[in-house]
Amino acid sequence: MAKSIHTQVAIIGAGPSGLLLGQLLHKAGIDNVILERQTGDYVLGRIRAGILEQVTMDLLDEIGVGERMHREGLVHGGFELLFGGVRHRIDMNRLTGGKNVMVYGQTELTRDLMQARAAAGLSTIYEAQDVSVHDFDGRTPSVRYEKDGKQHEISCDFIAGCDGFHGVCRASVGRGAITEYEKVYPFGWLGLLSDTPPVSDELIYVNSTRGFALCSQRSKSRSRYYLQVPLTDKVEQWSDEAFWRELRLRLDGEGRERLVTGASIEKSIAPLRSFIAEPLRFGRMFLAGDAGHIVPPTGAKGLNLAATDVKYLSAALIQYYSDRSEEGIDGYSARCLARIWKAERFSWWFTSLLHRFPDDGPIVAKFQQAEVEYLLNSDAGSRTIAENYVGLPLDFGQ
Ligand code: RFL
Ligand code: PHB
Repeated sequence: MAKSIHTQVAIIGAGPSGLLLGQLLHKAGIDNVILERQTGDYVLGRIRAGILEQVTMDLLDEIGVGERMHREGLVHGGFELLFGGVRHRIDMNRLTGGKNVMVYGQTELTRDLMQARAAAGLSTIYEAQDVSVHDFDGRTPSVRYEKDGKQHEISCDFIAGCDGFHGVCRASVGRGAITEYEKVYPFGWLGLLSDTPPVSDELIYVNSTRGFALCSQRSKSRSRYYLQVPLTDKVEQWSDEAFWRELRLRLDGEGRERLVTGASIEKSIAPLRSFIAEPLRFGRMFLAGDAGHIVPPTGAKGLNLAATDVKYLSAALIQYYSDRSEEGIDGYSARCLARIWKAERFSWWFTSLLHRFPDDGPIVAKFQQAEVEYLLNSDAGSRTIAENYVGLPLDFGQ
């Protein structure tokens, strides 16, 4: 075993949660080490989220990493719903008294955070194999891993499980200590990224008889499109041509006319799931981000929930180190879960409104149509969509 080192907070996972937490703690003078199973390039190669809420933008500004996002990101004050061939605009900005979202890819945000971490000289150990977490129920937790054929150990005050849905931290908790709530949806999203101008200035969420589609973007010259597909579909079955053909069939006349197609840069299928673990704290170990909860991507909430988790976690740890008070860490789980359940509910509901479920007959499509007509013709209904989409205020209802 190589010599063991000590850090205040050992962070498992260098996705957005781990990197954001690392910067927040560093800014407060709390030292931390990040262990990541993959290489940095692998982490950057995963094409995921595209929409940032105001709370996430604020957090990036707080840690001094928001400059490129403000320069290159696109501010969106609304989006469109294309339902039964008819477009309706949700004017988020008007309906929420001036709130917007930012189109800025998770890849770019991760790159900015990686650069800030490297510039601050902070330690991220990539390609850390067989990470295991120990003694988090006591006062002296530790983390072990293998790197370049050698065993290493890090002793720490706290462990932050920022290691995503398939991570080791949640899996290390005794079954009796955790409750998991889960819903798996009977379809996936086939995503395609291309260097083509977006079909529209704003995002378009589509409910068509052929299934859901989403027209999103990364910049004025890079588009991201998604199609609802059966879970049995494999990405190899979908040529670029087949993807564009199917997308056209789900769009309206204007969309078909404006759609610019081209070679894909990336194509992948993601399953859809709602998942929540309770609680999120186990002694001196905390779960944050996808390690503790998953939302279907329809509401664009996953990355934003990860950001608020680590905001709350950093506040709790800062309180612990500055005042020796455990009040923040004791309240961490409940504070996060109050926000998480509301975002989970919205994501589940928005998914149900926009997708075709295989076992639903024509009556459900009629219900969806009636619901959207109600929502769009009622200011309260439209505001319900808008205020959830831009993100509820921090500690809403608490
Ligand atoms: P991540 O990004 O999964 O990072 C976890 C990291 O932990 C590492 N890891 C380990 N490291 C060491 N030892 C182990 N044993 C480890 N096990 C795992 C992993 O390699 C990884 O690097 O979780 P994090 O940081 O919590 O971030 C969460 C977000 O990535 C996720 O919520 C979003 O991508 C979700 N999401 C969206 N969120 C939004 O807010 N807005 C969106 O528009 C949006 N669109 C999306 C999405 C997710 C999607 N997919 C593919 C699931 C669109 C899609 C298609
Ligand atoms: C994306 O651009 O990847 C994206 C945007 C909005 C969503 C989901 C994904 O709801």
